Amino acid sequence: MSYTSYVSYGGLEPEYTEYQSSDIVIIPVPYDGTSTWVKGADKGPAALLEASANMELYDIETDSEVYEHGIHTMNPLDDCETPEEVATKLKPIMEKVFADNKFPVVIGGEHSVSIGAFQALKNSFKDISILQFDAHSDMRDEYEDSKYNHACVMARAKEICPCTQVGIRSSCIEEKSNIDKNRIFYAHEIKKIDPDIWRKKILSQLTDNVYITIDLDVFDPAYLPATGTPEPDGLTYRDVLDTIKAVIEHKNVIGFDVVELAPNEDFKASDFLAAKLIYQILSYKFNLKNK
Ligand SMILES: [Mn+2]
Repeated sequence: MSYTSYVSYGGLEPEYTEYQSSDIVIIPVPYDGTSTWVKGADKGPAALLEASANMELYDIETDSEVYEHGIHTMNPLDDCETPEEVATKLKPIMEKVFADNKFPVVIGGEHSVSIGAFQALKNSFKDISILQFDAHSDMRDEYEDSKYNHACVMARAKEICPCTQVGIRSSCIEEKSNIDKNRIFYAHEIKKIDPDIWRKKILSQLTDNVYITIDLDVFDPAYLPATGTPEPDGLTYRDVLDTIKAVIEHKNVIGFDVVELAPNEDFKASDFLAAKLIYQILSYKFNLKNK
């Protein structure tokens, strides 16, 4: 399996995949230029899409079939040499999706692909904040001669709008000065606290409009081993999903990304987790009422 072919998200019938009539747009960005350990995030989108075609399209929890809103899968943005080029090309794509009143889901690719999405928020929304799920704080100002390295993603995000970080358990000491202690929810700390308490605190920090960036290494490697820089002591699938559910119930989530899937062709559970995570978030978004 070379992971070079792309099926539509969910393996949907053509009547549910036209851009014009779809409320949801999947944007595959198979870029992996700056990752530092296990390579393969460029194969993430194809693996995720393939897994998604094997999902049940009925969501039990919300008793819904969100695909009926239409899910268009764009052609992959696969002709970029540098993370700067990814950002330059992704930003106008995201701005158009927002202008067309559709809900974007970017699938990576390494985490640097989120930077173009963040840059599109500025012109498209007032009162926006970013919620990050990640094992790593990604707050280095520069890494390996690039400000767009995947280790610098949240330093770039912070220049655009307020950010809240969840599940973090790996940083370098230089990042400490860039981290806002009140806006970071370390994995080892939240595991000791009643989730209702820390989720309320997260909600109190977020603005009305929220963009979510999900680095899949936020999950414990027991749940999702197929990622470029796995870290022990991560969050469970339910920890992450229930937090996002609370945010969707209380805020206007305007889009999200799922990055850093580095698929292992012999073990597809990680690909499937990523595919299903997207579907469950979409099921919440299009079925739960804002409280
Ligand atoms: Mn990251």
